[in-house]
Amino acid sequence: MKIVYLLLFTLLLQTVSAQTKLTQNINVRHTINLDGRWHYIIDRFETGFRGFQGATADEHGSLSGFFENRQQQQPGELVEYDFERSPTLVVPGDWNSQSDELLFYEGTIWYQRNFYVQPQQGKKYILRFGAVNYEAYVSVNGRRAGTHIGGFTPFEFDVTNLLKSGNNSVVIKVDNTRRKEAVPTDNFDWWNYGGITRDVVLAELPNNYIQDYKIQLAKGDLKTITGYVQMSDSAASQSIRINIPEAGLQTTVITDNSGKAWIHLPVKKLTYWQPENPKLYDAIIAAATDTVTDKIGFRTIEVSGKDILLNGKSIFLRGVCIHAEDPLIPGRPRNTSELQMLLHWAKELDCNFARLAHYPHDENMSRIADSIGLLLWEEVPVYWTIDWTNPDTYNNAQHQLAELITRDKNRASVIIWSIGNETPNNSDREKFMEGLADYVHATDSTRLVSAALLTSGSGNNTITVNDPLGNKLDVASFNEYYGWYTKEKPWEIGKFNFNIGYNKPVIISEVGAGAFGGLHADSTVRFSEEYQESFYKNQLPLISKIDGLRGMTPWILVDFRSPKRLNPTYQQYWNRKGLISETGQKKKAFYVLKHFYEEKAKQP
Ligand code: GCB
Repeated sequence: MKIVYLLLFTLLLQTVSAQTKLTQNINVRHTINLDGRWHYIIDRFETGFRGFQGATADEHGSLSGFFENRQQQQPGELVEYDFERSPTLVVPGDWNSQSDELLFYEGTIWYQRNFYVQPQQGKKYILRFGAVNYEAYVSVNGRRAGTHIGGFTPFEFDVTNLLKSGNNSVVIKVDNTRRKEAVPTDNFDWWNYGGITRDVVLAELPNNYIQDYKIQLAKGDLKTITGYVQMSDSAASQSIRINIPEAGLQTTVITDNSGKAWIHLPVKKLTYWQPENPKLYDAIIAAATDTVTDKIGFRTIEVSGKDILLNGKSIFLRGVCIHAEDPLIPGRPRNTSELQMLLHWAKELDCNFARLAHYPHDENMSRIADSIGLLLWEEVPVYWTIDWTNPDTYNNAQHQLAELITRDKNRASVIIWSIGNETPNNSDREKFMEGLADYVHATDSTRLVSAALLTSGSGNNTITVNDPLGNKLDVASFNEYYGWYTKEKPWEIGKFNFNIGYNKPVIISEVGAGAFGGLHADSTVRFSEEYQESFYKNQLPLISKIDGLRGMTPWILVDFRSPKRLNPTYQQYWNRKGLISETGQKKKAFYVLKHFYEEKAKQP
């Protein structure tokens, strides 16, 4: 019996790791961009979903239903769908913000587009989606390419054997139905934007290509760069050259019999990456058949007692939470300028840090953060009450973490992996979350692990945090809304003190209050800008009392849409806790926090 379990477990691990095979830095390769207008069909009743489950993944079986891009062949033939005469949606982009009838839509939408390619002999073709929310079933020329679960991480399929010379068709069934056992589960405080929300590319690669690499300073060691290069071909004794010309560093590494070569590169002199000077170096990785260049920053991040050390020096994280939403559309950001707008707003607040809540954001966020000097907290959507005892749910959560870490592990800006948000403390959840914490620690020792915890009460005017999960984390982070969700009003919260049960640095991962941008009134009036301003004026001295406070990310930079915010006067399906309104106007509280951060930045 035990052996059967072991076998099943090994099989499961293999499937999970097979799926996390992502080509590192694919966007700098020779790619055909498949963004643009895709035809779509709304299919609430799953009418077109046939053939996928029966077709094996390896054989790329032929599919029926809407996976075939069928046209009427003879007069009189009955074909009840037609992609080429169907309307179009812009990719990348959520569907909700592109048509009134799709604003609240949850279910299946089929996407299709043609593309032209002339596949070359001896090349590999990888079809890659930046993110599709939530479930994706992909076919190329009516044959199975693969499936993916999880709305915020990239995935790719080797489609070399599916392409033909000339016109090709790709069809993807996208389903954003909320489900109890999913990650996130069926209840969350943001818009369930569906669709192909990030870029789609077809990459042409050499047959044996540089599939993955990690090049970072070793944990707590400013003098050694470590990491690895993984070739797509698992042959041993392949020689790979790593060159960082500006730092005068180079080495040659040799693959083992899994096609992987380990890097250990002593450093003499480097300009370390930091928010005030986000120095990036060109790193060139060259194998016999393939070369890739990346821009990489070098920094260490560690905790020491209750302190956080960046490059060995104490740092206070002046942050803010950000949702992946451009309020001006409104909807998911569709290009890098929109991402830049969000991060530059954070810079304007005088932030050196941002929490990308509550799920992986576009990979260009960490690229931009690398280049403008912002540290990042990245997170997976293990949010509120997940189906803790369901092994598929656990694997799904761990898999999303694996994809995120695989994607962003070379970004100096990313210093914290967050394994979840406000997960209520009980033993099933503890097992689940401890599993994730152990997984991240084992996968990436060069960053910190955290989660946004809940407080456990405020008896005797003492806000207590004693969640056992805190013991597993490198940084004790928690959310608190005293003065908003409590009977105490902002001007009454000065009476509180904190009791935080860990000898660790503390980050307040959320604190905030709502304001309807442009509503001015007395500071006792809920949803006025003055109420929010008073909330911040009272919160900042309160949380400054925390021994070991090493950072904060107030909730939230910009108003965002949420189907749970139903007040018809002030909310109208918007969560109004933004420091910036949905029209891009800065509210009064923005300046309170900005002033606080400017003063903080002056302190050593
Ligand atoms: C929280 C959640 C966040 C919500 C926020 C709120 O604690 O973590 O997702 O949007 O509170 O506005 O209530």
